[in-house]
Amino acid sequence: MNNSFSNLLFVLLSKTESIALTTHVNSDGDGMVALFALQEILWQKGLDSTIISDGEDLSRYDFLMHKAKILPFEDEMQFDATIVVDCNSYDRLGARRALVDRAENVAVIDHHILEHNPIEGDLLHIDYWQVSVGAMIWQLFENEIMSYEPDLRNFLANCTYVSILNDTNNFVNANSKKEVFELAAKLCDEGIEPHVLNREFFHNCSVSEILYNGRTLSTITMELDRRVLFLFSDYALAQELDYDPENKMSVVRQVQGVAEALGVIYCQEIKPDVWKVSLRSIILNVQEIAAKYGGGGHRKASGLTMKGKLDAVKATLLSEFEKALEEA
Ligand SMILES: [Mn+2]
Repeated sequence: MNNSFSNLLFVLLSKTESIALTTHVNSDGDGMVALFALQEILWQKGLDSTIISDGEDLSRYDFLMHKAKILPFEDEMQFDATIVVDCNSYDRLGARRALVDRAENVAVIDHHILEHNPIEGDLLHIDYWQVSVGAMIWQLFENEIMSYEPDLRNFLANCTYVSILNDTNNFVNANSKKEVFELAAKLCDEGIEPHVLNREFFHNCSVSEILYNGRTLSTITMELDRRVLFLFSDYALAQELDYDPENKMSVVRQVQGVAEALGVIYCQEIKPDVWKVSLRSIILNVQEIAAKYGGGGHRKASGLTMKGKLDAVKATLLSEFEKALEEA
């Protein structure tokens, strides 16, 4: 009996008729792209699955999703098995929690620190040290992948590389360790073209996105004795530019190099009075702050959603950063 994770997962799924694959709210280039890969690996085992989204715009992954079978979540959906990736907390599933609650079998593949309200499953594989869930899937299923045709291996390598680009921010985050470069080298052996993937994933944007980011950058203020960089994009800006900011590359990437900023707070109004907040810090544990408000992520990069007027949202977040800075 082979007790590898991949085998246990295949055994678990072999008893099921329908399989849902899903990830955290505000899906990103790790969780969502990892699902494209996982879906393909399951197909190779004769297992049909459906990726369940929140109906977000996924066009930025067009170069990887020619085959993906995706449906937006609907209230009455039910599947025998649900696999959650890049997320281990019910709090980060939103309405799609129902997919887990209604499934007979649940598996979780993730690399986040355990947060509030952990998802209960039959098969959990959570490894904090892994760079991305896409990389985890490559490693967990490597034996299977190596038996596939070159074109399919290349597709899976592309997905894996994009997940790494997403979670390392193009190999600049602290998680860009030796093992990550070694895995990237293996992916090159499968014919990936890093410069093409980099362009497709990071530099594939519209004029309105550039304008949106530029106007957002112009809101920057330095707060808390110039230790925290704050910026925002309100809903009016998105409307004015006829731009849907959800699931686009976050402008936060462009301010992470500000030398004096010990922390970054970016508030993006995605609906009137609903703010998607991104927190970054090189010295503070922003995951703790995010988790307090039902969000999550990693120590140095986390996100949450907050409702209210900008002034109130900003004041709340700044007071959390102030406390964290005092304790640091
Ligand atoms: Mn991830």
